[in-house]
Amino acid sequence: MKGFAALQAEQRANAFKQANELKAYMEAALAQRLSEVSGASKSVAVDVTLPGSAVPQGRLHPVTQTMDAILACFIPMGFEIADGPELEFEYYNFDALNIPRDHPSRESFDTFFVDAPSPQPQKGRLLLRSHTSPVQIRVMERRKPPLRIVVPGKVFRPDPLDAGHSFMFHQVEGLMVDDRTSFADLKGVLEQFLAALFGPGTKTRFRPHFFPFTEPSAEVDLACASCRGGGCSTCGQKGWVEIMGCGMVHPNVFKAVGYDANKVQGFAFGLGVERIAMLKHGIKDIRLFFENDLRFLEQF
Ligand code: 2NM
Repeated sequence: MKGFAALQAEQRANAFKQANELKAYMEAALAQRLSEVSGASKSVAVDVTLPGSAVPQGRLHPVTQTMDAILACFIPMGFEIADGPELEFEYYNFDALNIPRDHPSRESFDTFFVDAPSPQPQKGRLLLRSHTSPVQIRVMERRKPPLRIVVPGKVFRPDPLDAGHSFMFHQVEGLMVDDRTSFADLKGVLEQFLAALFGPGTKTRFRPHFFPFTEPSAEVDLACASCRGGGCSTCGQKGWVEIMGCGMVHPNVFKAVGYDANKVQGFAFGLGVERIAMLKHGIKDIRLFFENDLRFLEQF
């Protein structure tokens, strides 16, 4: 209103009149609203027809969901769940698994060694386990057959990062030992598992392979679901995708845990959980699992 002084007399009177009317209107409106919200008037109700605000709901990580689905297949077949340390001794990760100190096969399991003195030097250096098999060794050391266990957990390998490799990923391994256990038992259990996980009518093939801790050994392939065997980018034009490794436990492994290799037989298997989740959901890059981007996670 200070600026009104510059106006001509007639305009000035009009401006003051309008400004005062506006001021009175605003003061009255403010006074009414204040009396309403101060509780003087109880007539202001909550509008129950307004939409509520959504409460965001969490969920399990896709790797956890896949891990749970895998483990659930083995429970009805009598397997128990076992776990053990991620920080391991060289002995459990390698020696007891028939991978001797100076053997070239050890190089296929690149390893993170831990830069700290070993608290039990007779068990070798400390390392981050490169597979969950050391847990199977620890269980066999403590318990006698018959034994049926599945072992889920994190494993660590210093691989260069790309769409298919991460320095940490998850495995599920399994072990069955009894007085008579055959490769047919192994095949039956794994075929039942894969049919439960990927649906009935899932086509598999067992292809000869080498692992130091099993003999004979095999890799298991799944008929490629993307192309139904015709060849595509998921299976590298082969029509099959590698899904897990397995074999009959090597006598040297039984000897290491104090079992009589002439009296017991067993099979073992192992798989990568991220790899299975990628195949199941058509995910092309393993790094998506570890970025915690909600736009990815909310899809599962
Ligand atoms: C695999 C493939 C084949 C395996 C062997 C053992 C043990 F301790 F019994 F010797 N545990 N797991 C095994 C065998 C793991 O993963 C690809």
